[in-house]
Amino acid sequence: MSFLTGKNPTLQQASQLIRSSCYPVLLCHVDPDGDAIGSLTGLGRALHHLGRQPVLACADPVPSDLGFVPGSELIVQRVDGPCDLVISLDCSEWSRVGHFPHLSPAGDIPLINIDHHVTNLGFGTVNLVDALASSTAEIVFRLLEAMTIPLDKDLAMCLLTGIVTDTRGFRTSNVTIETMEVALRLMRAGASLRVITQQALDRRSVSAMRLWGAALATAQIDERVIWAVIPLDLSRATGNAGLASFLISAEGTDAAAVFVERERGRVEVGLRAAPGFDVAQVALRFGGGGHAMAAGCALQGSLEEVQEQVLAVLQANLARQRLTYAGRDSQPQ
Ligand SMILES: [Mn+2]
Repeated sequence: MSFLTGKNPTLQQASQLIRSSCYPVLLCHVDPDGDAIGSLTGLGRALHHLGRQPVLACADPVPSDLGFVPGSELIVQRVDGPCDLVISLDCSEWSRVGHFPHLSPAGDIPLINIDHHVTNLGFGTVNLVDALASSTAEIVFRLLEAMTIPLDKDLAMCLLTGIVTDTRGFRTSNVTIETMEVALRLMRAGASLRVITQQALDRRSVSAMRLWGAALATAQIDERVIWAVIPLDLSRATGNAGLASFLISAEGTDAAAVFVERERGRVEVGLRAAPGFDVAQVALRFGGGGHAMAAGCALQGSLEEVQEQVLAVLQANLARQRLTYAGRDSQPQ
């Protein structure tokens, strides 16, 4: 059960900061996903209901498959105007917002950090962080509930997009009865589960499919870890959303990794774990972060070097996790 219920003092502090602000700026992370865009637009719409004109910003453009989210067309990539409150959404650390140095928590402007990553660094003036929540959108829902801001159809659509995409359609292990109750209330307010599922989960570009095909041909399995690589010439062409989540569906695997080569010797690593295993600690070790079952990091080096380095740590870490579980009553499942 989420701790964000009833008269939680952190919710009250966040609510007071919001009510006393005149020029709120809302930020989500670079390379935004459905939870980032849904939380950003949902909270933005709620602040409109309070009579504010919040600025919604993201360092990267909204991906085309999230263009259906109401209010996503209002998201800007630069912030120039006045600001007396910053709210970061779905960011485990400040650097995840990308490039907004003048809004940094090191400055004078108060910051509300709303997030559900277990690796969140608590960089805000107020930290509304619940690692048990299914999504940042679910935490935004709790906040709006505490502030008694009414839902409308568009607001409900934004928040349900965050929940549905981050749980891949209510399939992750952090989906609780409370999550389903929130989803139910959002649907009652008019959100269409059908539209969200179809637009954000069940459609992908043909170029992404071709990339998957090429990447899947590189897949290897060793010691219950499956991994695939995407070299620079392919990664330039299209995003790879969802590939790591697909790989972890392979039988006989406890973890999956996708190595994506980027410009200037940078390699991004997407990690997924089977239920009962945790890849966040491995991501954290390499300066990244995330959730137990879905995490990521980025390293400098060649594809081969990074693969070798990360796979060695991942396999050793998983071996330790299996030993720990063997000492408990139940095995991971
Ligand atoms: Mn999220």
